[in-house]
Amino acid sequence: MESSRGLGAAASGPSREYKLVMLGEGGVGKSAIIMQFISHRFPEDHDPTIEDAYKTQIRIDDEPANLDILDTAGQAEFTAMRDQYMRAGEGFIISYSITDRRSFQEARQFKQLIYRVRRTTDTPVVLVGNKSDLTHLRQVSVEEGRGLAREFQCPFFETSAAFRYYIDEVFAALVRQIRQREEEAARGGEKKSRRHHSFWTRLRSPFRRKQHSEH
Ligand SMILES: Nc1nc2c(ncn2[C@@H]2O[C@H](COP(=O)(O)OP(=O)(O)OP(=O)(O)O)[C@@H](O)[C@H]2O)c(=O)[nH]1
Ligand SMILES: [Mg+2]
Repeated sequence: MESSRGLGAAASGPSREYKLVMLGEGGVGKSAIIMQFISHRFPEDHDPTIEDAYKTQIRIDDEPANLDILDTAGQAEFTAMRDQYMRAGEGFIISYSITDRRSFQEARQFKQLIYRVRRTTDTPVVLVGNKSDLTHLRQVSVEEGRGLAREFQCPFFETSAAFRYYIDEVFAALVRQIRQREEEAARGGEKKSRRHHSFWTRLRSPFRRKQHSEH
């Protein structure tokens, strides 16, 4: 029998599903990060995403976690679904490229968008500065990244999808954030909102379109 630590396990059985959303400007490496995480492969080419969904099962802190990861479009013309997945997601990775200052500025916009849609500052987020291998092209310092994460009050990692640096850490940190909040809510005796779940049900299809679990 799996540990039933935390509300998540108690509420949804041992294989709790976590709905994660990958956000960030076009070309920062969102798809590459997910592909490295799930299949240990690095796509050399930039194939702009419209919307893709991936599933994988991992263990984090000795508890199983089924991850539903939504890979979103960085490009503005593909953003019609944005409000819906902003509401429905449980945890968000906000990514930028350390080689692209504009993508770093956009990270703040994504945080504000999450706030505008969800009306709470207490949404699980991890900030990611990707392409850390491209040191000669760096435009955003580690300190600036850390500073923004302090502002967001969230974990921060500089990753390289190319070299698979800190990729697992990002997803583990995000799931921990979600679990932490659930444990706090359970301790506080707060009732879980049903609204997000029913909304999610209507939205399930984009997450089901592509299913991978090729560990
Ligand atoms: N050197 C290096 N290149 C990377 C890294 N991550 C991604 N890239 C490259 O950057 C380009 C864009 O990567 P994608 O993963 O397609 O970017 P994306 O954020 O998904 O882009 P959209 O889907 O258009 O929003 C590709 O050519 C990748 O090979 C990295 O960590 N290091
Ligand atoms: Mg992509």
